[in-house]
Amino acid sequence: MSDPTIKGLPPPPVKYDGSDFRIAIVHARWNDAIIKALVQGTINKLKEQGVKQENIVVKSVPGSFELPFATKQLIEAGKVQSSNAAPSMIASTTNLLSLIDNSSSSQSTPKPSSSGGSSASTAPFDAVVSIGCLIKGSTMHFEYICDAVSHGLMKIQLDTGTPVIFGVLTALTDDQALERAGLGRGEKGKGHNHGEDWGLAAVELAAQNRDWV
Ligand code: DLZ
Repeated sequence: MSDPTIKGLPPPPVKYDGSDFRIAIVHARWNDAIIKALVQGTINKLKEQGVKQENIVVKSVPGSFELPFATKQLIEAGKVQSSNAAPSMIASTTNLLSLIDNSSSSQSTPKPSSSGGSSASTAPFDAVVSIGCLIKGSTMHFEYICDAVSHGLMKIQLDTGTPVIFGVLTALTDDQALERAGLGRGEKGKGHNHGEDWGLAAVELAAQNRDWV
């Protein structure tokens, strides 16, 4: 039987259409099997709501501590990419733009092209899903990183106006994390993949962020 304490997202009040959205996923690589399941769950729900494969940009960073920096850089790079910046401006932002090269992605999607060969959007990102998995150890490391990452991601969405979905599991045990990635073992069943909730939340926030009133 599934653990009744593992809750999922109830359905939204209306069905949102994600076909016009460009969404970024940035994920940590620590706790790899869990991360892969969460990223896949997120992508599945994004696609289910109409987000096109070519408009889902996936980037990885080493650990969760790197998520706020990468999330901020991706948002800024997406804005720069979409603007008709002067050549000197483009030169000075090469470092930012290199972040949206999908070639190193674990879920690589076609790279946006200016030659007309790809239909991938170059619009600013409508939302970013930041995915990590922190599992408590025997030191204070867990507490410091959980605190820094949650505050960092909240600050970024408030500062940039781009929704950031908090896709970070903060688990006390391996089993807690596995259950929340839908990979649980033992009596409690497989649990629920929270990545699916994050995909739904990204499209909901992206839609609302275009039209609040
Ligand atoms: C160092 C570390 C440890 C011990 N545990 C985790 C973890 O459970 N989940 C995670 O995403 N990252 C972990 N890290 C790596 C840090 O997030 C970070 O990558 C390093 O401290 C380098 O900045």
